[in-house]
Amino acid sequence: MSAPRDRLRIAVQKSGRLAETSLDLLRRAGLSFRASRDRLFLFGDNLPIDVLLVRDDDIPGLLREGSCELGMVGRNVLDEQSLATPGVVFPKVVSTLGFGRCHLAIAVPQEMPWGSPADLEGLRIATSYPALLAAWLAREGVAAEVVTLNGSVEIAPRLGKADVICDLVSTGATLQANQLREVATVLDSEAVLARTPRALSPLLAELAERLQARIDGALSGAQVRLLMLQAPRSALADITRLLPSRQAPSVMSLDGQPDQISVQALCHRSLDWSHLEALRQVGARGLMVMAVDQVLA
Ligand code: PRT
Ligand code: ZN
Repeated sequence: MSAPRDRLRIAVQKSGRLAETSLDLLRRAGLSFRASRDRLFLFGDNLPIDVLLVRDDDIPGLLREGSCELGMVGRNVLDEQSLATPGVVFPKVVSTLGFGRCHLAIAVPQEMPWGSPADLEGLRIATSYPALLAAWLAREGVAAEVVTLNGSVEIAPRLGKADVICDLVSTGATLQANQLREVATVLDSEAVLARTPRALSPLLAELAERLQARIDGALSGAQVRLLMLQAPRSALADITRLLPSRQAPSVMSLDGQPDQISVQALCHRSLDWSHLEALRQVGARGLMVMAVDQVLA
């Protein structure tokens, strides 16, 4: 048996739609890396955390077998593999990451009439997600033939390989270019942070929790802004009512002016000019809004 590892491993996509944003998020979580010569590994410089660069389809398996502790992968890939191998304990989603958004959709030729999923009865549906599609068809009570393809699903109807398709859609441009129209959603997806189902050593568990908290902090930083202002103390109730914030603001008296206050509040990122104008109307002045990089709750 090999010695237990003392460095945490996180798997991310090597190249593709999730690759850049995944690494960027790890950098925002405070990690810095050095690339290995074979470009399969990034060695963590400042924490004992290394990055494994792999195909996205390999990430659920690596987590399951414990070759890495954390991974960033599309929910579509994770759910497909979990459904395809029932009875196996699968990685747990610990955070949703807000990028790689897309949905798995049924799309039919433009001219095909559509009323409900029952219209798929007896048809051939091409997809790279046979388990997700089969589960959806079963939920809808529809018997259809699932044709599994590894790529170029959108051209299957034109090639006569299938009648309709079930594929990932983000902008819809691919469907349009292939004279297909979307009629039903099978799954909404985005990139998620998943964790191995295996028990971790205290050291790796502590590192995993630390990295999860930092990733959550980097993500929530993007969701908030820091607002600072000054005002007469008498305006505090009006100001608090107007803030797009769920937390009570921090309030300090101005030096030598007990009837004047300085207010700091973490606000939702929807904070905009109209909020600032409304705050000024009730007496606030010197309003400043700042971006927030990191939040540790
Ligand atoms: O090489 P590797 O196996 O790692 O990569 P891959 O080719 O399998 O995956 P990649 O990089 O294409 O996608 C990785 C993940 O990105 C997917 O598993 C999804 O979670 C997510 N994602 C988000 C998408 C899309 N949006 C997307 N639009 N994955 C694929 N597409 C494809 C879709 O299949 C279709 O062909 O883009 C086309 C449709 O895009 P629109 O914009 O024309 O609608
Ligand atoms: Zn893939």
